[in-house]
Amino acid sequence: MKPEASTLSDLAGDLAGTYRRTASGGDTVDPAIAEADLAAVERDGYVILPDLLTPQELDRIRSEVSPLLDRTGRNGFEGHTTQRVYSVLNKTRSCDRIADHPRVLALLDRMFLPNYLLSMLQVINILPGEQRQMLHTDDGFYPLPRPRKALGAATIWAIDDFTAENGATDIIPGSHRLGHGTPAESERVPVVMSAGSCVFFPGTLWHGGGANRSTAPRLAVTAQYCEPWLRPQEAFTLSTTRDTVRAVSEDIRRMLGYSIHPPFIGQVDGMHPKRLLEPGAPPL
Ligand SMILES: O=C(O)CCC(=O)C(=O)O
Repeated sequence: MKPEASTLSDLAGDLAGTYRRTASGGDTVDPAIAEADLAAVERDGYVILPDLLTPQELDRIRSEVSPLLDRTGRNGFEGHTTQRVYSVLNKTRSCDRIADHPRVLALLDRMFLPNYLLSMLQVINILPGEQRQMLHTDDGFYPLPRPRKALGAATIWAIDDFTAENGATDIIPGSHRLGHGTPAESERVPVVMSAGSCVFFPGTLWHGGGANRSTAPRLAVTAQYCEPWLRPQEAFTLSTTRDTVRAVSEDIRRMLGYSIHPPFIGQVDGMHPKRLLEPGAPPL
């Protein structure tokens, strides 16, 4: 007979029951490539992953996202001359590859505990005339002092070419290691990259959207991720319809919260959340 658990670690996996860990798309990436990406992130605070999306994927994103760009930001952070789309997974399938790109998952698999979560998926369209965004970090809202390990990570994907004129994201290289204080504005470096590329950085890196001094919009999609024991920015388990959850990949489903951080975090009525997808489960 199995002995009674005497620590929480002994319980790890119990609630996962029939739905234990699912394979990550990151496993398909050559480990040498993933290790080189990780070394760059640790050294510089970011890595540019070039040309990961095909022209067809970019065209589909542009055509499906454009009709959703119907409002500008409500404050200086969102940007009064910037359009944003939230709850993207409920509105289009065209950005799924951005959320679950294997090259990104291979990095996340190495940086965070299993069953890390999607924290945000958002379209950001910086219009001509927008000023540069305030410098910030993407895990700065978790009240734990720095310097420390990142609690999450972000990707920003260029759907249009990113240039120094059109609002390419500005980063502060090396700023993931900083303790107190905000870096100087003069340290901003624009991430110039071709459409279909992304910049990956830990939640500790200082960055901000660039000023758009060009005559055309700059379209981007950002996906952010966090440790499985943290509260994601977007409450995906509340906002994502059951139909959407069924339509996405297993990687995305797991990152939406259809997974358990052992032994208990993420449970529904004492059970694994994937039970909600079984025949006969109550509708959302
Ligand atoms: O759009 C960008 O380039 C960066 C935006 C950003 O960092 C944010 O809104 O959190």
